[in-house]
Amino acid sequence: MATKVFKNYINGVWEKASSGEVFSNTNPANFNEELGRFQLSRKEDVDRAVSAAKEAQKMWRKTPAPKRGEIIFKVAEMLVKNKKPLAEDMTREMGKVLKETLGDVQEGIDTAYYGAGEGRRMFGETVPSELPAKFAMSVRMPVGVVAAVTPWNFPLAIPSWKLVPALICGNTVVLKPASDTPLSALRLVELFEKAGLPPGVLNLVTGTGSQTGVPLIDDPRVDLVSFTGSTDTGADISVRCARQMKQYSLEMGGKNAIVVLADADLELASEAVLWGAFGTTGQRCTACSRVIVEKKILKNFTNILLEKTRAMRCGDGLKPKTDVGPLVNEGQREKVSNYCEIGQREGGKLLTGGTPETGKACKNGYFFKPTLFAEVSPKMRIAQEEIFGPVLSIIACNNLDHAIEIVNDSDFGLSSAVFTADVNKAFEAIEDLDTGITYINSSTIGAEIQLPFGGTKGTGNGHREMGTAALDTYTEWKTVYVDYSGKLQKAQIDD
Ligand code: UN1
Repeated sequence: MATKVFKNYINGVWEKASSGEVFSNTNPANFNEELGRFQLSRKEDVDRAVSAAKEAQKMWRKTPAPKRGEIIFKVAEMLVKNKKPLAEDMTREMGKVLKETLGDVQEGIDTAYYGAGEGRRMFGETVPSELPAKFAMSVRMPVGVVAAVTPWNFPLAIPSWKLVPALICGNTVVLKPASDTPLSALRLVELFEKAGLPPGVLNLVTGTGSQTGVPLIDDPRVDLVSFTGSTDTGADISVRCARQMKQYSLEMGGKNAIVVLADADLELASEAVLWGAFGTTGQRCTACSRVIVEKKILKNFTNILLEKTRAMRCGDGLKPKTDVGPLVNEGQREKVSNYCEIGQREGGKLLTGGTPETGKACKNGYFFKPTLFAEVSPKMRIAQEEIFGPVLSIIACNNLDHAIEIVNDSDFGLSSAVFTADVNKAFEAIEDLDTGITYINSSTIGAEIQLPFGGTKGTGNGHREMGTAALDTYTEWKTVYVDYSGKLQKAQIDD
C-alpha cells in the first residue's frame, strides 16, 4: 500500500510545502511501520501561513466569542465520537499505551468543552470609579497571531491547550507540531475545519524545529509564541521573542518528586509512584523521577517498588497487556541509556533495568526497561536533570523538612506530591514546596484542565496554561472608562 502523504493546512486549503519535500513518520514500537509522510515546511510556507492568520484576524476578532465557542463545542463533540481511532493512531505515532492515548484525547475533549463555555464568560472587571457619572471596566482583547509550537508527548492534548484558549479569545493561530507527532495534530486541525472554522483562523505547518519552527517564531507578524518542550529550546525562543518585544509563554522541563512519609499508606504510595514514573514511559513533564522516602520505611518501600517495577511489561501500546510502551525515538533512547550510565558512575545503585528492552516483541522498537536506582543523593545528575524516560531515583530523607529541602533543590518546579496521613504535614508541604502543582496522596501526573497548569523556576516563564489562567496568556487587557458627566473630570487632581 502506498504511504499516505499528509499536507499543510493554510488559509483553509490542504497543500504541499513549496520545497516539495516530505519527512517520514514511523511507529516507535515498530519502526518498519510508516504512518505517513508529512510536509517539510520552510520559511515560504510559514510566511503564507502567517499571512493567512494575520488576514483572518480582522474577521475573527469581530466574531462574537459565543459564536467562536459554538465551533469549539462542535470540535469537542467530534473528539468524543472519534476518541478511539484518534487514540489508536496516537499510540502508533508516539508509543504510549492505549489507555493513556485515550486519556490524551479525553484531555482535548475536556479542554474543548471548557473553552467553548468560556465564550460566554471571559470575565473582565467592572469597578466603581472615583468620580461621579463615570463607568470603569476592563475587557479582554485578543493578542493577535499566535504561533503554537507543541511537543510529541501529548500530541493532541497539548495542541488543544493552546488552540482552544487562543481561538476562543479571538486570536488566529499557526500550529507547528513536533516532527515526531504531526498526525495527531493534523487530525485535530481536520476537526476544526469540519466544525466550520473559517479559512485562515487556524493554520498547520509541519516540519522540523530549525526549518519550520524558527522562521515561525521569528516572523515579526506573530504576536505571541506559546511553546511546550525542552528547556534549551524554550531559552532560545525567549531570546528570539525578547528581541522583537513579542509575548511568549513557555512550558518546559520538570524534575518532579514524590515524598513518602513513614505514616503513608505504602501500597497506595507505591502505585502512585510507579504510575508517575513509568506512565507515558516517563515522558511527561510531570513525570515522577525522584521518590524521597523517610528512612524508617526506606527498605520496605524500596522492596515494594522493586517487586512492582520488575513485574512491568514493555511492549506495543496497542496490546492490552502492555504496561510500558516504547520511547519516542532512538535519540531519546540514547539519552536515557546515557543517564543510566551516568547514574551508575555517580554511585547510584541500579536495582533493575538500565538498558534497552530488546526481547522478541520489542526488537523493532525503541523500548527501554523500567529502571530503578537506589542510594541516589540529591546532587547527582540523575537527581537533578530531566531524563524524560522510565528512570526513577530513590532518595532517602530524615523527615518532612528534609524532604522539602531536597524537592526544592532543583532548577525546575512543576509538580510535587506528598504521601502522608497527617493533615498538618500535608498543609506544611503545600505551603513550602516550590512547585506550580502539589498533590496530596496522589501522583505527580494527571492535572485537570479547569485549573492552572505550569511551574515555577526553570519550568516556565510565569505563565500558566488551562483554566481561566490561560485567558491571561491569550488576551490583552483593555481598560475602559466612560464619562457621562458631560464635563472634563480630572482623576487624581484636587479641585
Ligand atoms: C506534559 O507532560 O507535558 O498532568 C503534560 C499530567 C497531564 C499533562 C502532562 N494531564 O500529567
